[in-house]
Amino acid sequence: MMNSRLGFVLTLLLFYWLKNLWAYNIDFSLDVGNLYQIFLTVINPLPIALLVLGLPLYITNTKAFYTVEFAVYIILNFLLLANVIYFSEFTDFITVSTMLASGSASAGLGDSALNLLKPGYIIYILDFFFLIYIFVRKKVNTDSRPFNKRAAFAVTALSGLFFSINLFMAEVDRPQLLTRGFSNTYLVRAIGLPAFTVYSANQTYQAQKERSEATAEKLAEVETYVSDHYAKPDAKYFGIAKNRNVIVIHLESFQQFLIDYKLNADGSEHEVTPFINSLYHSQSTISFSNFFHQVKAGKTSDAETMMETSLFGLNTGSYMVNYGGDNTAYAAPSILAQKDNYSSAVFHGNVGSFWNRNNTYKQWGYNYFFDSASFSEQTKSNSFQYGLNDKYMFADSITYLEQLQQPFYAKYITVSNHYPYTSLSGEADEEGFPLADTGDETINGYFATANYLDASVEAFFKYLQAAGIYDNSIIVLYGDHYGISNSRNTSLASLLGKDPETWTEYDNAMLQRVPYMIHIPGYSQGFISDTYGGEIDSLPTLLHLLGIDTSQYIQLGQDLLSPDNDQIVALRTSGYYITPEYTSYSGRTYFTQSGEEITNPDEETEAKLKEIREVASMQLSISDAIQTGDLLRFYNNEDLKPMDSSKIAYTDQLKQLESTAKDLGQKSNSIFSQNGNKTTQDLFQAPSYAELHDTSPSSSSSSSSSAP
Ligand code: GP9
Ligand code: MN
Repeated sequence: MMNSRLGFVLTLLLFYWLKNLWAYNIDFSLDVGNLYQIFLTVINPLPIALLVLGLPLYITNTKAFYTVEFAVYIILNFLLLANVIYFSEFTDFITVSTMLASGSASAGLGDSALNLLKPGYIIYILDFFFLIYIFVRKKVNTDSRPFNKRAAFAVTALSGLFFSINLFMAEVDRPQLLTRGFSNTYLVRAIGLPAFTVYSANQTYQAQKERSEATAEKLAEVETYVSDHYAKPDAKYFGIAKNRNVIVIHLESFQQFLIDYKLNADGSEHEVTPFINSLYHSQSTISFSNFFHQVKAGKTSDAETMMETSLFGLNTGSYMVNYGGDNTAYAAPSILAQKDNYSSAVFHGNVGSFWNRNNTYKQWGYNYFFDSASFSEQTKSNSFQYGLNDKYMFADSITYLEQLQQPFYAKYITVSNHYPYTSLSGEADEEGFPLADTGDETINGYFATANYLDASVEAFFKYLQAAGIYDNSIIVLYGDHYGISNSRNTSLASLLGKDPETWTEYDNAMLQRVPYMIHIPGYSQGFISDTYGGEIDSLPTLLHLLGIDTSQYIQLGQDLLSPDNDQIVALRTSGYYITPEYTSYSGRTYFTQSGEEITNPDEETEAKLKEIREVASMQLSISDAIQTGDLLRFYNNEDLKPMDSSKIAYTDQLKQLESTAKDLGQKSNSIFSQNGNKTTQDLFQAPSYAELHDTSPSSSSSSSSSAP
């Protein structure tokens, strides 16, 4: 077979395919969930490989054909092996932007990439020995007959067809896969390594193009906008939490309607989130009742971007995925490190590459990022597709949290309350909270997982108190975005005491509220503010409470506690906004207070609406200009420097923490050091719902059932 040109091409394709399958199963972890995805991984290395290996078939000259064919094969294999090595270190695939930024990538790889080689990798070059052998020993003949051009074209066309089928199947498995691009793992799982590399080359090309067209003058325009838009802090709140630890708890998919909600089920009422409710009403909490999420396709990543950089997510795709790893940024961790010497860390039970967090967090100045690799091994009973369940994540985080030098800025991204709201199905003792009884299973499970999240947060608070962290900290809690999508809201309506028949876009808009609370232990003048705002406003609000002047920073939100706040909430879809007076959503306009639709506005109303629309769309387009042009690279501030992300590596993190403490000696003020170099791990206790409510007969006797 190898004596013909086509046979040779197909043999190389076969070798390459087998090695891909090997890599998928042995060296990568693709998180394959079902048979359909397995099938996708089996076929996806083929189309692009056939395409590129088939291209030399157009070449007439024998020597040229074999040389080019080999070259293509070497490149394909080099890419595969490089990804295998990279994956073993970073649990991620190599994007083209990483290749281009080889300096920082190799810095991340440590002194020598050679150390990363493992004997098992020999499998990836075995075929080369074989090929060299058969050609040198003339076991096969080179085929001097040029391949028929039409037949060559047929090969190209066939690979194109295969690729289209692959893409279509991938899209069925994960709608909007390419536009959202949420995880490199998902992409490779769906379209294979070669296609992923082409995809990422295109992303990088687009980003670079816009970046190279942007100039420093553009930033000057932005600066004018920002200073006109600046809302100065209210002296009453400025600095009331100065120098305290900041603990941010990202409440996954948590909507405002859950606050104080009681689910009617099994013949009685069940308060869904009693602990978070108590925080909401606490005298030590500044809470907001009209705080809206402003995310689009980047969902969680959009929320994180807004909360920590006070810039929006993108109109299409995710900022963190497309720009997060490259753009100059001035995010909360970096500002706090420079102004008040904070250390910083993120805790999250999913793999670090999801939403490109592993790269973005470096640009944001996070010293540490503890992802699933830092925590207990995931099993069927303690995790689900988005990672380790929250109680385990909180429990496992303590080993690292207690090592952070204070003051610290620590962010916890919870995950159990994520669609499809079945994360607890493996955990029998958590099934105590009843399911709702609507025709929609997603809605039915939402309350039980929210209850679990509530209990996880409560357990964590109890730990903070027991470990002596609480009094010197402030805790910020926010819901990242809706948990129940608009298409399901009519099924939710009856649980909210509404009639699904009369459900409107106004009702959808109002459900985009999420909690935002700043809990300040010891503070006794807490209240619930009804100021209208959104995620974009969080960073300046927080920084002012911490006593940091933001007047010179490029932040697009406004302090929610400032009397100068405009209260115009721009949603990411153009033309969508919410103010205390008007709501514009899905092409319709309403009075926010009454919900009455405005179909024929008079001239005066028309003018007001137009003005609001302009303010909202200006805020979005300024954000787009900053992000797509990477304008913050031109920003100049004596007191605030861009991050040098090459100094940050998320490897051997416990060692890094311990050696910092050692260097500081007596001066180390981590919880661990303050506790006489003893761990506080055992102070974390997370009883299950069943144990708390004594709903299972074994609950009081078995302490082993408590998670974790
Ligand atoms: C995954 C998690 C989910 O790591 O943050 O993101 P989402 O699907 O909500 O955008
Ligand atoms: Mn989310």
